[in-house]
Amino acid sequence: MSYETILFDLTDGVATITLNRPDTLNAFNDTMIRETTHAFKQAARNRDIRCVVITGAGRGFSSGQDLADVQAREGDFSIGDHLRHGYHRLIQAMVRLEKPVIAAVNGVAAGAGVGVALAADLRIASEKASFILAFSRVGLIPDSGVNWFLPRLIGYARAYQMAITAEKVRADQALAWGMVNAVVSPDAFQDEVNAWAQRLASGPSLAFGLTKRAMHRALTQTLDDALAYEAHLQEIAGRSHDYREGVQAFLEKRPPQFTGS
Ligand code: T3D
Repeated sequence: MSYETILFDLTDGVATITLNRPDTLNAFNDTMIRETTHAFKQAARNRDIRCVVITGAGRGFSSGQDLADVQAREGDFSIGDHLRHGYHRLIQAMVRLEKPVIAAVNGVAAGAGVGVALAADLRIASEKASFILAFSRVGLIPDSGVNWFLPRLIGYARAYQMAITAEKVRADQALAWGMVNAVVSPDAFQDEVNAWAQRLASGPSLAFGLTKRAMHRALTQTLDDALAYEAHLQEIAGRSHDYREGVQAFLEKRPPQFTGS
């Protein structure tokens, strides 16, 4: 499938989705929301893909909703429907994908662009990256899952502060707050992202996917329910090739050859 607004590359088990509207700092128009969602759904179907990286072309990660498109809307436009039929499907496709997703945040992320970065499992930020909850600058509340993800990651007070001030949070601050996993110099950024992605793509992918499911489920579960669900999922992981291989490799004092099955 060829896309108009994103680039899609698959190399050595790593799918890279590049948001590709650099003139707008990769603002989301309807096509880009739809195509990015499609790419994540393809990643779920394709067994050759064991890790997904999402990044931005040019100097931005994503500036969020395309405001020129907003200006061009006609009639009684429902933002609620736009979210339900657009961004929600994208965020859900990312979270439901049982493979690790890395947001390689190369530059500024604003508005829904922050939501997309937060829906990834790991965030690796360039020193040039920044995060702006720009929603309140245009009189909106955070959306695209930001209200769910951000207080869980950095706590309510910091998340609310980001929402109401709409001030830029730089990469080093984001790291100190626990919003990103690593900050890397621009020169080393691509190599570092590739190293993380390759490591994940050659890991026990089934276990990585089940871990994602278990942790997301646990966020809204009681301890008893979480323990029960862990046992259920460990039953699955425990019957995998990768578990047998991992144990055998340990006993033979050699690196494991995981296949993701
Ligand atoms: O209605 C709904 O559907 C609800 C959904 C809402 C979700 C949301 O995401 S709401 C929030 C929308 N996003 C914003 O409000 C951010 C707008 N952008 C900015 O505030 C700034 O561009 C940045 C802080 C992100 C970066 O600033 P800076 O100075 O580095 O770059 P710039 O010069 O402002 O932008 C560069 C170009 O990108 C510029 O175009 P030009 O002048 O070179 O032709 C600018 O107009 C364009 N651009 C940046 N952001 C957007 C955009 N064009 C369309 N939509 C954008 N969001």
